[in-house]
Amino acid sequence: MDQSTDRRRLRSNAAALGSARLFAEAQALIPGGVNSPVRAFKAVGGAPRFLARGLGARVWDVDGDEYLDCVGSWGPLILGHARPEVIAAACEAARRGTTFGAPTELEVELARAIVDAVPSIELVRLVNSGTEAAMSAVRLARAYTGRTKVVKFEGGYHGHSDGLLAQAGSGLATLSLPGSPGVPPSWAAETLVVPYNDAAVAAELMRTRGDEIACVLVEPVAGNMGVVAPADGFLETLRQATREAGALLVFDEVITGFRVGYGGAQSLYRVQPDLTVLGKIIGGGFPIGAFGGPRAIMEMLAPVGPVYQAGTLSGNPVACAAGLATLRLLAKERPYADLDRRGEALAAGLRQAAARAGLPATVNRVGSMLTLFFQQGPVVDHRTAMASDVARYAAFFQHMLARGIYLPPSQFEAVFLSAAHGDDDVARICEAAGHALQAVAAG
Ligand code: KE4
Repeated sequence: MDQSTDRRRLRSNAAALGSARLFAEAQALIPGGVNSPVRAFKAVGGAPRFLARGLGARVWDVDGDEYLDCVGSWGPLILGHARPEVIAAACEAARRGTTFGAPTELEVELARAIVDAVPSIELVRLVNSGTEAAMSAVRLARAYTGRTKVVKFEGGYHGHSDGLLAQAGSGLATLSLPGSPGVPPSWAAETLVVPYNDAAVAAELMRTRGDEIACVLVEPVAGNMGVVAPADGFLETLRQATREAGALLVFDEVITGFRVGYGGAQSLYRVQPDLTVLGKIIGGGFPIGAFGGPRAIMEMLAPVGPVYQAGTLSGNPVACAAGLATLRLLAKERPYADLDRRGEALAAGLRQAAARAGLPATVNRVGSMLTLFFQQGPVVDHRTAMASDVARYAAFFQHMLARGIYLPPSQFEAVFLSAAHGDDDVARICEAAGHALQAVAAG
């Protein structure tokens, strides 16, 4: 056993005590003890670590155990935890009042930064979560086109609004089924689900049923089945097929917006959607979402147009201050080349470690978001992603946690590196993975 685990393993038991105690208390007060299901560690086992503090690339749990953070709150923290300039901006805004329910200058400045950065956005509406942004974008697309059907992709996640919690039915693009109890079948039936990266199926659907379809909603880089990059031509095909059918193309860039480049995936892949959904990074760690597009579409929204959408805390000045500080730092520092280089170093290190351990593994990566799938691969869509060995992932997760590396507690999520992760941090993650994968292989 490498020395790094002795102390931690002892501490990790101790650490579990603190987290386990809190988890027990939490479960008596909050469903499943968490406010979002993936945090409960159900896919990897054990009690979730209750985190107490974060700084840069690191987090500490309630017992003071330190971890290199590879989750980054599921994407928002591209600059790392508690970046001083972001904290200062949020504190300064909060000292002037946390919310007014009235327009403020900060939301104008954040809107300007988004419009300047994202090519397809002329007007943007700020909301409070990615779920709210995606839900609202779909309502707007339905109003603009006068159609009701929405196309989404297997393995795509766009928040938990009823209509978007739909899963593929028996056949491709046939009657979708509710993705959760509580979603009326009639609502799920308005959503057509097709395989990600299958341009032919999507194009055929648009040819045959395009006149029913309000929009095609897609993660331009999938992050919710694990990371899956768009196949060559996939996004271009969706763009052409939606245009020909008179349907809107909606890019869900909640993860990829300002993550895979300052202009998001639409700039990286040079495909312009009609509407863009944003979240995470644009709030700098505070609750936020946004959706935007051409004036002709966006001005259908109240109070200009008839499409109703609203929110008490939409455009919240503290969230806008943190988001604006984040975007301004990204614009000034342009960390993307470093993020890409370190992302590739991590991917290569994980591939080498898996090969040394004799474990079938494939790593998908776009910039600083990546997933190690426990299977030979390739992983190109939901069906192939689901063939991964989730038990091995769970074992890998626990071995890495014991070595002070905090990975996403699910095979089907993304590792996120931040600008605060240095070369030495990447090397440490790779070194820990070498030991962890040997331990997984040894069973
Ligand atoms: P929120 O409502 O969680 O802010 O955003 C929903 C959403 C929309 N679109 C995409 C592409 C997303 O990835 C998300 C949320 N992402 C998940 C993690 N994959 C959030 C983590 C969680 O649910 O706790």
